[in-house]
Amino acid sequence: MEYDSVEKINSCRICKSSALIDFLSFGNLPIPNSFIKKDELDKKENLYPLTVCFCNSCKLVQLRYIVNPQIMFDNYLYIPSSSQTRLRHFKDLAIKTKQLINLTKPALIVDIGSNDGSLLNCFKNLGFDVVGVDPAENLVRIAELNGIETFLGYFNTTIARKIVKKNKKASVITSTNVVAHVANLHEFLSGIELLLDDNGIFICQFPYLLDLLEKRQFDTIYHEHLSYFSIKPLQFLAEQSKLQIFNIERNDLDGGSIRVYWKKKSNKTLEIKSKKIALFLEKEKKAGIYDLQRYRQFSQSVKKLRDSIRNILRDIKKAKKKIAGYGAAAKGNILLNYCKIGRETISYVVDSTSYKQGLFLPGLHIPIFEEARLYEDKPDYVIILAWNFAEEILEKNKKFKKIGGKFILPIPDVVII
Ligand code: DWN
Repeated sequence: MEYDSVEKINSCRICKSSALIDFLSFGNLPIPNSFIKKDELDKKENLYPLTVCFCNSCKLVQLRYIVNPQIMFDNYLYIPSSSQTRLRHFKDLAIKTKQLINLTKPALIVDIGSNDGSLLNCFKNLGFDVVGVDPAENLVRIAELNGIETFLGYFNTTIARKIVKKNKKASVITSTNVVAHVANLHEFLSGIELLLDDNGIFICQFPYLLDLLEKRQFDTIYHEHLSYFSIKPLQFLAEQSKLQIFNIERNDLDGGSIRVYWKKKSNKTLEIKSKKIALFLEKEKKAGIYDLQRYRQFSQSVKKLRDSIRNILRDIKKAKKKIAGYGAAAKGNILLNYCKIGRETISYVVDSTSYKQGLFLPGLHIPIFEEARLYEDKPDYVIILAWNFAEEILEKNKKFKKIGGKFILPIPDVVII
């Protein structure tokens, strides 16, 4: 374990309170997107503590140990374009945003954590000027090749000023599945405030804590995700900034996400959906997510789910059946590593991402092949590790069931279909 690349926090990243209470520890696990090359299988892997805690003051759920982001994001293998569901979701977001504030060309759209430029491409196709920001050198190269101007780095006030100087202020700033990865949220919002036009909007989206708890999505807890947001702590964060939340939407991407709309406090042109926001807070309170007890319950239910996943896979192996995995997803690596399920149980994983094929899962060293392998090898069962795309995967693989194959869905309960 490389302690110098891990920082233990003793105060909440939103309210600075020291009232942080650990409620679930996964032990020391490999970074879930640190896939292994064949010739590196003998190399010692760095493991990092994965423990999640609850701030008893502002109620933010967050990681206790923070891994140096450069280890996780400077070279990044996750790309949104590996899923049609996500690409369709991006296209819908671009169209809805255009309608929402009656965007006129050539408004500037900035996407933070723009990855390979998939979302910005949707805005570009609608005729807008676009700029991306991403720390992954390998992805910025791809985005630039796709004609998407991208600033290399971790978004902050310095990058915000550079964009304004080189381009102009943004009418819209988007950030999907990024804000939960950010350690210094205050600096991040100060950058947003600098970059955003006075009448502009900031739209961020991430998995919703309420869904995570209700659907026992323990495998979305991993080193990349520093925060697990609910509305109450986000409101507290907004109060400390020059921005305010004016609308919130819930959607079913990634097992259940929230899309949060922010504007400058000085912008009086946009109506604040106060009733809607109050309903979210009421629902959260009713779900008990402002009380530590709810997290003790969650922790117990996760351990039960882990045991039932292990038991079902063990029984299938006892019956001399072959099991493969579907989707070399970060969440899948957490699930298998936490459940201590290795190559003795899962023969291989298939994945549509060309960058991941030929590599091995971190920690478990399970090989990754292209999806067609399922039809060459014909395993008896396939556990869908990318369960957030189960609909797309099942639709795409009807043939596998026709030839007698069975799918296993591990979350929110283990079911065989
Ligand atoms: O927040 C994050 C989410 C957005 O993406 C990042 N921290 C990291 C990453 O998490 P993930 O790896 O769990 O993401 P996905 O998009 O849920 O991973 C799905 C995996 O499944 C990809 O590797 C692609 C693969 N896949 C496939 O092989 N065939 C997906 C589909 C839909 C398919 O048909």
